[in-house]
Amino acid sequence: MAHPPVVLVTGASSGIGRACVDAFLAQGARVVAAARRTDRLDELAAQHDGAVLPLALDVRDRDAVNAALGSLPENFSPIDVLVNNAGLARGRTPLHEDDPDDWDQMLDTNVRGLLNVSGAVLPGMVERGSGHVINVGSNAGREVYPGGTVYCATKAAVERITRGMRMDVLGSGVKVSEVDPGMVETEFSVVRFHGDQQAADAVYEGVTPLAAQDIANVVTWIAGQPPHVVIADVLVYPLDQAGTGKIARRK
Ligand code: NDP
Ligand code: 8X3
Repeated sequence: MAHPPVVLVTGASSGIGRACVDAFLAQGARVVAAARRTDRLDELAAQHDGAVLPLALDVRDRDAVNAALGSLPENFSPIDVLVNNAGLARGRTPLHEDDPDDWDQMLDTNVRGLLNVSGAVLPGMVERGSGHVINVGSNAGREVYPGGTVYCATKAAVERITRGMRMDVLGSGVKVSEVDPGMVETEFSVVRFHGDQQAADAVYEGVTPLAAQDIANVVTWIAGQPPHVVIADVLVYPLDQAGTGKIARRK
């Protein structure tokens, strides 16, 4: 890998993505920080004196993804590590009560968006014979829970894509990994509940959830393995969780 490595993090404006940016920067990487909320990315870049390239990116827009990632400045390319983190849940109702627009947003972001970004970055990695794609899945991709039907389906798709991608690039020198977080306190639940802070807070009431930094630690650990080692996937729970519906409430 080039030194310092260039890392692209999608969904870098918040939560796990933002924590990944901080963790890679702490290791001396240069980071392309991509998301839609550019005000946050600009602030981040201003704090890091040339080490962060803020990139306005909606991962759902394939043409925009190809244009932005096809014209990165020299000091932020080629991309050595791609963290496919941008994603979201929308709604927690049964399928027959869901707003179909929520399905579209989850499928378009979590599945098509991940494919769009991978499709823009992977060919170069394969050509160079090096690179690492780290997909952020979820425990929700390994199980399903009421009110999470479509979100869980998108994360199950991420798991299938990770496995298939690893097979597709086998022999090229490119690594493909996945981290599946359990409950992490970020803006995830506020987004899921369409801005209802009270509903979001209730998700974490009486438990100690993971912090975004906990997942970033795992991501940098995955990225830091020796050249011949691939961490295929990692499931990370907080101590208070043992499955999607298995939460210990201490209060
Ligand atoms: P946050 O809501 O805090 O962060 C989500 C990030 O995704 C934001 O930076 C947001 O940026 C970005 N994003 C959303 N839609 C798009 C889009 N169309 N294009 C580009 N970026 C987008 O949640 P988390 O940090 O928790 O979520 C990160 C990932 O972790 C997601 O894939 C989520 O599914 C996964 N995950 C989260 C868990 C949790 O409990 N929190 C558990 C398991 C997995 P912006 O709005 O600025 O575009
Ligand atoms: C987020 C975790 O259990 O809320 O992926 O779906 S969960």
